[in-house]
Amino acid sequence: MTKRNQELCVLGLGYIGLPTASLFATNGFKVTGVDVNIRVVDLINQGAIHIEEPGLSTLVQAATNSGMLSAALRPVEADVFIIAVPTPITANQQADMSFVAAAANAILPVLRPGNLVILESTSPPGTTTGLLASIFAKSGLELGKDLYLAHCPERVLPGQILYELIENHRVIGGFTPACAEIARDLYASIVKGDIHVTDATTAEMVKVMENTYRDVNIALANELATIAEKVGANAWEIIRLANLHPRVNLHQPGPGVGGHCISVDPWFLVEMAPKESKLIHTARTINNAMPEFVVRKIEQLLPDPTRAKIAVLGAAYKGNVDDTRESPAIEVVHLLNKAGYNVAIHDPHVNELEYELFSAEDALDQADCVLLLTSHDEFKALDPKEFGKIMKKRLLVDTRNFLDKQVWKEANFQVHTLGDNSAGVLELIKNLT
Ligand code: SAJ
Repeated sequence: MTKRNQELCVLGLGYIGLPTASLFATNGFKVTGVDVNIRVVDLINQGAIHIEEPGLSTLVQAATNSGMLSAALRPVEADVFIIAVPTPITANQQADMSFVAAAANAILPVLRPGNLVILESTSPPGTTTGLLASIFAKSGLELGKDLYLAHCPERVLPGQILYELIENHRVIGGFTPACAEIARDLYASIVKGDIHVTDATTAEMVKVMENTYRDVNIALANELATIAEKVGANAWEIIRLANLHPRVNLHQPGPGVGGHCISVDPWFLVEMAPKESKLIHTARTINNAMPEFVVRKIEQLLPDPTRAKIAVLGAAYKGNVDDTRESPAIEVVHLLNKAGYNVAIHDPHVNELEYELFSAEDALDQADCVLLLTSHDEFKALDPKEFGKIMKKRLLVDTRNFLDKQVWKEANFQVHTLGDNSAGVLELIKNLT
């Protein structure tokens, strides 16, 4: 196959599919992006986008203006099909592969000999050789001979997707070695990082383990935060000093783990090998319990919910993104509402939410507490001296150790940072001496 002049059909125009489709389009491939959402298709055909990601708007505009990217509701004939649809979990933490299955079935009628199909969606190990191979068997094409199939997991970080799409190393797992080689040729035209070729199941497992590694490490940091609060220590200072060791890389505690990747993918392993995944399961449980821990802290500081208004800063699952999927901030808000608090959310990145969104002024007006849940850069610019004037109580709870404590203390705020109870110990020592 010659690399450029090929036609690509990318299924799923979300955080991964849209940047991938646009990058191929601006590198000389004729790309049709497919999405089931007509609003998304219309927007992209107008050169606009429905998600926030640095640089993406410019890239999509360049791709559509050149005529190399267009969007459609249904797959068209192409040389290569890339599946980049969500792989969420059900309420019982089982992998929901219905979007992948639907995408694979949708391309069946347009498949032709010589096609390459790539699964980019993070998937439980065995998906390529199991689910996908069984669907494509219906095409009558022989896999590895008339039809090439590979898994090339996306591994890019929301917030720096475009940079990482080009620079990161890629792992490509083939249904057969020939499938992997053909997929390698394709990605070599957009990727500067090294491309490592392996089998499909290994590639699936590599991706799931990367996110699981992070989840387990965040759980360790969260456990440290809760221990530090109990024994009267500062987890953040402990992490800073421990990480000076050449072989230690403690992660950051916080209100929990969100997003559609790290909070989801470890469950794939728990589902497949429940007895063997004890640590992974425990890590998920620890991280899922963090919103509750935050709410217990608020209850200690403001025991009467009926009189307390909480100004929540941030609904997105992490700083400087607009994505609220699985966001621990939403879970905190849900629990605070359930406990009877009056909650007002401010998030400069989020436009749509199940809860009402407020300006910073309206959220903080007459509030008893500022509760920071997401580390958006904009929050650093909030002036506590000014906002202190319109609040009922000057109380800050920072769950990410993000704001400048000194500035808030100078504005007469009582400051509590998740994982830091060192003041408690200092008080204790002062009282003893
Ligand atoms: N978080 C912490 N403490 C930390 C790091 C993260 O509490 O030390 C929280 C964040 O606030 C957020 C969640 O964890 O709620 C996940 O954030 P993240 O930035 O670690 O990761 P994602 O979900 O945005 O992207 C991850 C990345 N995976 C890895 O770094 C191994 C990315 O490379 C993947 O492509 C992406 O998942 C994906 O799509 O699978």
